[in-house]
Amino acid sequence: MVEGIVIERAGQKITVFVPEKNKSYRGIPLGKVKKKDKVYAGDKVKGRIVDSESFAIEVIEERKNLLIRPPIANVEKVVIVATIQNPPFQSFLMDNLLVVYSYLGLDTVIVFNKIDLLDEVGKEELQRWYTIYKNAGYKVIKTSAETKEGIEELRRELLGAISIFAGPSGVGKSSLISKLTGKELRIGEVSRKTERGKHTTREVRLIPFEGSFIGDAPGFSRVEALNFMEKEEVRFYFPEFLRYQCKYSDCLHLNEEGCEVREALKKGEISCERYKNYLKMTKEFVPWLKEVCD
Ligand SMILES: Nc1nc2c(ncn2[C@@H]2O[C@H](COP(=O)(O)OP(=O)(O)OP(=O)(O)O)[C@@H](O)[C@H]2O)c(=O)[nH]1
Ligand SMILES: [Mg+2]
Ligand SMILES: [Zn+2]
Repeated sequence: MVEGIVIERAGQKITVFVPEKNKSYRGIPLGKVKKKDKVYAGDKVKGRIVDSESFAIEVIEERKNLLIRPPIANVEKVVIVATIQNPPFQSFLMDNLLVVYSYLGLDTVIVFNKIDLLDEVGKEELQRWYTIYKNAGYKVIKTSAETKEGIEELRRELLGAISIFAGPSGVGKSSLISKLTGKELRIGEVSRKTERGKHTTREVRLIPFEGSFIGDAPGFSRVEALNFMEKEEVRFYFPEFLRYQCKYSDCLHLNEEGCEVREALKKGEISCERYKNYLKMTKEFVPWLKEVCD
């Protein structure tokens, strides 16, 4: 049997890429596969090349994981793309995405794109957020799909892993993937009026990239950590909180006695922006917030 990977799943249409032939085929799931399992982009499959256009899928290998939005299997890394301006940065969305993907066991990389468009205020904002996420322990890359700044650094980050690009509409996910892979993708405008993208990318597809794959998917504007996990679990996915040992191991870093996270916040070792998003995410409140953070 020949090995392949499903790179596109759109309705009934399945596309299988066969690395051995460096070629894509129309995938036809055989009876036993069809009954047992749905086929997703990212699925590793085995089967036979029937003719120059068709690949009969006989086996779907066990999935390492399956994302729902976008529906892709076996993803290892998520590049979360954001912009500071055009459209404006949404740190709450960013922090929810970081928490959720980390909960799902995926590696995350933050990309601030469109740095060529920033005015003076924007440049300062970028530096501020860059430092916040760096200090929290994330990998952060500044890019421009326009001038290609940072593209090489991003390319190195993607080698050898199935990666997907996530983030709101209009931040330049498809533009970055086009620059990286040389493949033309549908690219949209950011509306002047709403300052939002228009959800130009509609389907999910993986693009072969230096021996691995990059997934382009539609942007999204809402993800909530509490749809994935219990309130008490969110704290495990703020890497900067894990550096501190509170008096009680089940400390939620709210009003507990001996909370070292609160001390770190007071000392400026943990950013107020991140902590405020933690509160918002868990729908909690602390009476001392204004005193410490304003
Ligand atoms: N100046 C500048 N414009 C960019 C950059 N990256 C993307 N754009 C523009 O931003 C707009 C949106 O880009 P897309 O690549 O379609 O954004 P997307 O994130 O794929 O959006 P959806 O598919 O809707 O989720 C297009 O007009 C791009 O040309 C950049 O680095 N600099
Ligand atoms: Mg797109
Ligand atoms: Zn604590």
